[in-house]
Amino acid sequence: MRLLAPVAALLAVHGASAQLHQLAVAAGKMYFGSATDNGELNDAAYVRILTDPNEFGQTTPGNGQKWQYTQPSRGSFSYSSGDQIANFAKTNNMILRCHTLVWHSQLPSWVSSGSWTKEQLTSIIETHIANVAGHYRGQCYAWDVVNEALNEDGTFRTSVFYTVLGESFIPIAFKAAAAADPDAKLYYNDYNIENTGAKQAATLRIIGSIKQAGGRIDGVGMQAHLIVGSTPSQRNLEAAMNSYVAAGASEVTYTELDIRFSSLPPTAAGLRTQADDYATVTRACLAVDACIGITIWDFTDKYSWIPNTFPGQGAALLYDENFSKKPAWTAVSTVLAAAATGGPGPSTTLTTVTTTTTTGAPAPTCTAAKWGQCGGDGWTGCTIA
Ligand code: 9MR
Repeated sequence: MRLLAPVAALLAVHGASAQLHQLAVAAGKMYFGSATDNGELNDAAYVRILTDPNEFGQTTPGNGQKWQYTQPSRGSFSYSSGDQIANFAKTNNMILRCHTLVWHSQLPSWVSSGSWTKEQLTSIIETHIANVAGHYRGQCYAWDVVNEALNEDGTFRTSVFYTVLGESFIPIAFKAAAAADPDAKLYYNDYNIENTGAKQAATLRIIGSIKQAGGRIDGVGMQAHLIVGSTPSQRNLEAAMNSYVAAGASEVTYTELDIRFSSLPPTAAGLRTQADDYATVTRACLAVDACIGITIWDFTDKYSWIPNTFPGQGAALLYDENFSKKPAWTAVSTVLAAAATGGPGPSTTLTTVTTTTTTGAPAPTCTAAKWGQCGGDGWTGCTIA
């Protein structure tokens, strides 16, 4: 762990400009972090911010540990992309969340297009996890063992894993991960499970089925790819987290937080709403002891995944494309600072609260341009890959 300057002293000098990880730790959380990716590590201005020990204390590889990169062809393992981020985390004393072992997306076609028996696919999952989680053994604070297994209505997503093995692929994966890296916290990770509803209820059933099968699950990762103005209420965010804890998860965390604009450029009022939405998520995490921290899915709009997947949308992160801090950064740091210094409690409103809770719209019968994922709470576009 890093030695952080005493926060009270820092706040006295800098007011709300004390930094995110430092404030999160002072507020009792484990980290405030940012995902990163290999290409971005060549950008010196970017790296300067990401490696500021007071700003970010945790990172997650955005791509490099996925099946597509780690076992692109059967029996041929490659760790160069993942290792670059793992080594970066080690060099900079950052907690590493590892992402991800079993996911329907970025899955090489030798897996997704094979016609497997149950025994064959079980062995493929076990071999993949033994190798990849074994390679990173001791380096990962946590693994996202299974990612995005659920549809919006709480049924299981169609994938080679579900088609061949039914829901048993989930306990199979968790048992393999526990064997490969006994000290890593094992997470189920998904989007649109930040709010209460069908998908959150299905996540509770996943926790139960892993435990019933004699497996270990430690945490639920809520990706939190949200939309400005449609962020769930603090009450609902807390209710979802508390439900996971009640079902037996010992910790929860926001793993991929970003809050995007549906149309660009953002207005000044829009940036204030985005700031309120980020403040709401931060307060929710502060209010739930089991919420160990927050990871944003990269920190600058320069490297956000969103414009590539949702053309015309974006500006979802805390820093703009030129590395200037946005109002949302100030909102998060102010909420954390209040908690760190015993100031106004987590339910205090920072600015005008403009969050709304949306009800799930029926799934459209169309095909998403890319990836078929992460529409966000309130998204009414395509979700089918
Ligand atoms: O950030 C990742 C982006 O670079 C990739 O193109 C994309 C492919 O699916 O995956 C992104 O990360 C995803 C994460 O692994 C799982 N949750 C949704 C994220 C955004 O798509």
